[in-house]
Amino acid sequence: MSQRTLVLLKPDTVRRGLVGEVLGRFEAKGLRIVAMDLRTIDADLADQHYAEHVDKAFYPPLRDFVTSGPLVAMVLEGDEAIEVIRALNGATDGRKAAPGTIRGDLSLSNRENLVHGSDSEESASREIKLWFPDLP
Ligand code: RTP
Ligand code: MG
Repeated sequence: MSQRTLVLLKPDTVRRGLVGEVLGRFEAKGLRIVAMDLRTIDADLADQHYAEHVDKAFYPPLRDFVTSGPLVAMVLEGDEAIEVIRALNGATDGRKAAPGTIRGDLSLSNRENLVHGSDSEESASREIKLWFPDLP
């Protein structure tokens, strides 16, 4: 079943010059770009995006990180895109993520882990509306 999902190439991806490397993996897999935007977000959008995490101890440094510079937000589409992208991204902690995944190959951090992908159909729908309210 074709799905849409929200993907973020977080500020570490942009700072490290890895946008092409990471986006290339999604494109090579066959996922289609439906919307894409480079932007620096404020704390309000960070809080809404990470609503499930705002009360957790790790959140303040996470908020500082995601607002620290430009990121690339995009909507990708394809068969089972939500699960496929979570698998390509790998486990949250780059030190534990499997080799072959984006985080496993390119990140050594639990916070600066390069990518975000929506974790369910409900999250994807909420996040796409939040980041791209005008997308038909
Ligand atoms: P994301 O939402 O960014 O795609 O990552 P995820 O689903 O793999 O992980 P999630 O549990 O949703 O956590 C969101 C982000 O919070 C940071 N984090 N830090 N214990 C910690 O210090 C901790 N746990 C999570 C990570 O940056 C993670 O991507
Ligand atoms: Mg998550």
